[in-house]
Amino acid sequence: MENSCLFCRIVAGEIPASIVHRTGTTVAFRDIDPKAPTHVLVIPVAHHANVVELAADPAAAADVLATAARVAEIEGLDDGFRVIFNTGAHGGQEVFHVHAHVVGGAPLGPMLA
Ligand code: IU
Repeated sequence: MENSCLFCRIVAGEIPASIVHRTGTTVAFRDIDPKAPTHVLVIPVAHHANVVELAADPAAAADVLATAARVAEIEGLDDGFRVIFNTGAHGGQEVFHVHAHVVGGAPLGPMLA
């Protein structure tokens, strides 16, 4: 838990979020500014800054992916969806607690802008 980290504070329940699913190691909540009909963020409970750090914790990485798949099931994204890890400045990362964007619910086109 990092007190200065917004997503750590969502995990701790200190900041409200619309929780979609929670496991012992992950939390999934709706993005506050959705870019698609379904736009859910999946985060590990443990603080990792980005997907490179997450990759060094294979169990946490697997849990994040499993939760992303479960969110797609819960949200009924049977026609497909996208999982995105924005990373670093060129990737457009704004929050430095790693999060998988699970987006879907409509055709997304060749790339998400
Ligand atoms: P990014 O991959 O770091 O660029 O995405 C951060 C996302 O976090 C972005 O889509 C925001 O809308 C979202 N978000 C949120 O859901 N709740 C918040 O309080 C804040 C950002 I700040």
